[in-house]
Amino acid sequence: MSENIKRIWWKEEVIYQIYPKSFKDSDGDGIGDLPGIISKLDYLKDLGVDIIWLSPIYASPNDDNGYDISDYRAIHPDYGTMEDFDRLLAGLHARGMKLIMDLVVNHTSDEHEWFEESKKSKDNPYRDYYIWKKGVNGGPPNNWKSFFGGSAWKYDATTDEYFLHLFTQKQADLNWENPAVRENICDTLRFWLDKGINGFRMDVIPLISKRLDFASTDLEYLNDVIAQVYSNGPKVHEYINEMYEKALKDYDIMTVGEGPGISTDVGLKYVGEDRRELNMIFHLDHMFLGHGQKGKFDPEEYGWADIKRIFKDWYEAMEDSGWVSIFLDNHDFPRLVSRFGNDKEYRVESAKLLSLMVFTLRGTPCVYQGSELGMSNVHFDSLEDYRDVETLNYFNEFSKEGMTEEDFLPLVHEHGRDNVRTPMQWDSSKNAGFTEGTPWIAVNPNYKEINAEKVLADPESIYFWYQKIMTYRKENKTLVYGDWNVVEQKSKDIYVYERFDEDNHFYILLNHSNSTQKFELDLSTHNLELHNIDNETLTILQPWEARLYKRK
Ligand code: TEU
Repeated sequence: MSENIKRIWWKEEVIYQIYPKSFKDSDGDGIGDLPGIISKLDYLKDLGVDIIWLSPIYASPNDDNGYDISDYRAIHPDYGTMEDFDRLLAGLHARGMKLIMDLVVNHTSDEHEWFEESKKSKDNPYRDYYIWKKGVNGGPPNNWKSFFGGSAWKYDATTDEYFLHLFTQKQADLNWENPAVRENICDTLRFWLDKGINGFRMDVIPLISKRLDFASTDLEYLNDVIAQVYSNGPKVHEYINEMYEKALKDYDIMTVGEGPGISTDVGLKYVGEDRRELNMIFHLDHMFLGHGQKGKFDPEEYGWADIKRIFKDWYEAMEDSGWVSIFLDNHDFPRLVSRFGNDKEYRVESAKLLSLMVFTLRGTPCVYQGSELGMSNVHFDSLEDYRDVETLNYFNEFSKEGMTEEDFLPLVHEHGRDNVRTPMQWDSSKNAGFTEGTPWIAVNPNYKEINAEKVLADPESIYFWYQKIMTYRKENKTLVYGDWNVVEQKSKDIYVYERFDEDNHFYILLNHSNSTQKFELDLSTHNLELHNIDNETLTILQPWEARLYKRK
């Protein structure tokens, strides 16, 4: 019951993810930077978000836009200097806001000095910082595939061995079996925590413990390989607990683990209050929906029944001891209004409906930059306009099997990560006010219709809806800690649930379809408090109509 749940700031506050490369450019090089973010702190404060999750800003060759780190303690010059970082952190703290950094420690860049040393020779002191294996029958050590297509092993002639890279060939997996690796990572945690940051988002943390037999797998679906071969390895909890005991526990911070492969049956092992590991999880079950045998560009059908099942399963799995973040997009997935809503006839209504869901399910809400504007997917006409290494790697793989660019582009339009990496749309000026220069990736052509300047001038905009429901959630802690229960309905196109504790009771009604839907619910004891469409009838929901009622 909700009265057993421990009350703490990182359950009540709202996370806002900034993808720094695309947020705001201050010096005209076409790349977002820290001074650019600093110039928008009042915008973020006014929106009402609390905790900024900053995607990586460390030194990196940017093979995977910073998720390939070459120096954990240096700021990439494209983003600015350590002094700029200190100004950003001070600016957030001065506004009562917080900053969590993106910790990417499953792998480093192959340009990290550790790897530069490791590849020199088999007896180099850094050799065992990474995972090197001899080939088999003239090929890789096993049949493991990268998340981004192709083999997960790269041959290095210098020492006639292969190294493991579960992501790109320039992202070499660290060997967490090595105590020196773990000690270096704990020192890195302390370096940033001593600067005053408020926590970490831990990139692919379930992957850090490898199954040491490195056996080939006969699993066919990438999602199954991620969950059963790459994730939740034999020492993953030992390693996360070591980070907790040697660094994290000494600070009043929050940690959120990005959890590819974390299923409901193991979730509590990562975030149970007695586990001394992480505070919460970004589970990816709903985000990996539709990823077919070869991953996201090999799509399969799914629907709202799957989404609702997953949210119910995770609510039950967390009980009163665990915690999750609730999100519907981030820098790896399409824009939420395009994927789960209707970004054509009902873009505003569906964006508001989806955000009400994010803010009223039980968990810490996480908003991705631009969702508050209703930014939608982009449809570039040529692969030359795309930048994401995952997209380009998969096209390279699929084109070997005969797929053409013409066949692949629609898959990118629907599933590609660049959908959420086009520049933040600030206004209707050139490049949407993102840069005075040439942006590293083109702006979505719809920026004249969808931008911050426009929504700030419209009291009925998505921005002010976000502002309103964030305030409402903070004023009604039952929406944070209260129990949750689905209220079954005949129509499968509506999602009705309640949130309640000994003090309050709420109904949330969501019509996630393009047609009107009847519902059965006695609302005589409740007041309508929030609604995205003005025409309340007590039996019908309009397309993409969302309502929240509170008991009188
Ligand atoms: O993402 C891990 C992950 O699961 C991604 O591979 C993502 O879900 C994928 O695009 C789904 O097909 C983390 C980061 O969020 C991502 O940006 C990095 O590319 C990746 O790890 C490697 O660091």
